[in-house]
Amino acid sequence: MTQHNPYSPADDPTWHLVVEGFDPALEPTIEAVMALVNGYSGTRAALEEGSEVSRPSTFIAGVFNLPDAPQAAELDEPITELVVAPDWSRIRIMVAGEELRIGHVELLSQRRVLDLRTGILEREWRVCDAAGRITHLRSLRFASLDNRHALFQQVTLTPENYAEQITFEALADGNVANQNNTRNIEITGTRALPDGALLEARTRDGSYRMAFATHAALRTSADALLDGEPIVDDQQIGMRWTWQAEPNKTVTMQKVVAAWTSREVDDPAGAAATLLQQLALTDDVALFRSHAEAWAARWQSSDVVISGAPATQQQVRWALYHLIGAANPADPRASVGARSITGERYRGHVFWDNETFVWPFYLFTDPQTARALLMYRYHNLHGARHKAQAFGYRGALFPWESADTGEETCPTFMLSSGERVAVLTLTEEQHISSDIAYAVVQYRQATGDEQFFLDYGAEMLLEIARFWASRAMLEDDGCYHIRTVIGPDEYHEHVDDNAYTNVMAQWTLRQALHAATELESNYPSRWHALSTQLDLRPDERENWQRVADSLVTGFDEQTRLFEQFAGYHQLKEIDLTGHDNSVATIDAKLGWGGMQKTKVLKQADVVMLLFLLWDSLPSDVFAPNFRYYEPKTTHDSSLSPSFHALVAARLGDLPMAERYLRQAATIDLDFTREGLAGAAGGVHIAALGGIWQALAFGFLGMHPTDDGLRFRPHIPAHWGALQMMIQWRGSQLRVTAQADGAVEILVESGNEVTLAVGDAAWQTVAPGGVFSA
Ligand code: IFM
Repeated sequence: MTQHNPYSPADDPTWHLVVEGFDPALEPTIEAVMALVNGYSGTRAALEEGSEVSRPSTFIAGVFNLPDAPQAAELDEPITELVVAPDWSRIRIMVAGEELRIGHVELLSQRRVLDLRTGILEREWRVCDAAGRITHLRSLRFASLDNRHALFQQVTLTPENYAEQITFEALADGNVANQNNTRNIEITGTRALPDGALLEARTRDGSYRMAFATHAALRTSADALLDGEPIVDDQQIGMRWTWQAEPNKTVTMQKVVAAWTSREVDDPAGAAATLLQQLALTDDVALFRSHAEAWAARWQSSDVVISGAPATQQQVRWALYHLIGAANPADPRASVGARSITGERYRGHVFWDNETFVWPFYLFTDPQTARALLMYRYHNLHGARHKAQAFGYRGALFPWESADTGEETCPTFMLSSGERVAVLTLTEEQHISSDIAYAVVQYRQATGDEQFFLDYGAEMLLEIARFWASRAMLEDDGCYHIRTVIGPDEYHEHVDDNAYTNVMAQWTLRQALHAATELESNYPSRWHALSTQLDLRPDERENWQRVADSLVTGFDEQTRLFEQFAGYHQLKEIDLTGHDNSVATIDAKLGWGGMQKTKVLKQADVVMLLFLLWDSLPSDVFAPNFRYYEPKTTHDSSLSPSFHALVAARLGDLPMAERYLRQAATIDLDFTREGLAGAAGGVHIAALGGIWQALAFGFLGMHPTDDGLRFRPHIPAHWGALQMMIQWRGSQLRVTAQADGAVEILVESGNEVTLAVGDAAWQTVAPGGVFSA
């Protein structure tokens, strides 16, 4: 490595997230929103030198540990959790024996900038010690998107007004724990390497091994290398330099880190040492360039431009930064947890948040990632079969919470005032299986990847349909019912015939029947193999048809309303005026039991259904249902506002759509919001995926269909235009919709594409061609 300054930030503020100063209360949130993410690792933006409130956590996607005892007071049993890995960017600086750490020294100024365009976190700060010595520091960190196992850090130090001895340590620190103080890893060895040092660890349950190799150098501004001594301690590795500093003489430390785990290779230590050797020889400019180019390529196919609304533009780019960084197209065995790889809330577990909220972003901007995430579910089909069987059903019931093994990881009980309270989402929130089936069908439609469907998708779809057919019960009224569930609105438990659950189950059964017929006639040998493997006989398909045809949906032909679940209309109305979920969620006011007696909703439920099945529902159901359920919804879940923005936009209610979009965008970015709204436990990645969907499917009005892509845009006048990059069946589209309704679509590359706007007829457009309407 040689010393250069490879990095120059973008001028445009819509590509930045900037935080000035230091407020200990906000630090946990800032660490999450400014986290460095590359789909493989997530590093919270904690101060490198640490502070009383800093939690310098790095997570590696898919690396979980099951502690041997309950790791939190509210837990009745230990629960698998995403592991905090070694802190690769730790520094320790002593000036005349005084540690440069907030608390020991006074912070004069601080500015942190996350460059969304290049995924680089820059920090500049000045500190003053008790003797009046002022030190000016700058740091820069990134987790390479080009080589996801490579991490980079640079720290520049300038003594402003003193000559003293300085000691600088650049470390990878294995002495880490999760927030609940559980040490989920143990260090199994440290040793010197020709170019640096190596730290090896394993998760305490023995499931994974990991290795971090570091190489660091310190140079003067004249590019002279300072001699340092390697640090190879029990828990830490790194380098230490001590020198006599002079006023205004700047030194720069550069560190590269290679991280591998046994999830990817049998010998993570060997892989880390080999990569470190390459990194140590790589010019930092080249390292930066390949990283920046990888980000540029992702932005090229995912950027959204709202030029007339800079604040929204910046919030959207921040959301896209986190979406791009949440998943790894090369990893088919990890998925996106509820807080991505930026925090510990929900212990890194994967919910329906992924398929229904986050995943469509990848489907339409980076289908390889979408495929990898579906493969995660395919590889975990055994866990879904196991859960169905354990509950007395057939087929595949995917876990409500999933981690690395595919088995259910939702706690069975929680402890509340010493009492064991069953966690009903585990047993009752079953719509997740249909949500995964929906993604399988969407993937096939949007990519035309028939091979995936034949090899994996069809099997998932059939197994999910089989589950629903065994789950629904024929009753005396001659109808099938699905009793005792929780729908997306988790404020009502043990409900019967939740419209979302039933209609999505019905949809899944019909899709599976369609797929079976198609496979049978178009791919007979695959059908033979699959139906034999699954022991799927014709009478079972006939039963699926009966269940689909006679499953109650809660739809009232007269009012055009879906009743959210049986008996919902009889519940008590509640006026939500003044409800502010950043202060408290509504259950705090009504009590859990009280809430069940009211119509109050936690999050979009029927409203989600409207969106998902928009093109197969009658057009006169959207407005009545939205107007009925929207005023009853608290949005106490972060998943809710973006889909209200989406549906409001589709209905042409732009003031409401914008209001909900703003609400979704500030869940994490309004740092003063506490509690549920705060991002301290990690960014609300589902809300961020929802923002992209609100823009694509709501404002831009994109309707993916088997025939092609149709757009029905509704663009706020002050936005001027909305431009989005969309991938569709191997083609890259640049879609621009104006506030006056005009649409222009450039087919940048790929194949011929079938497009339409409004109710107009389909048109085909060749690559390089422009479609205007
Ligand atoms: O999956 C969600 C659920 O819909 C609402 N509670 C939080 C979960 C994780 O984000």
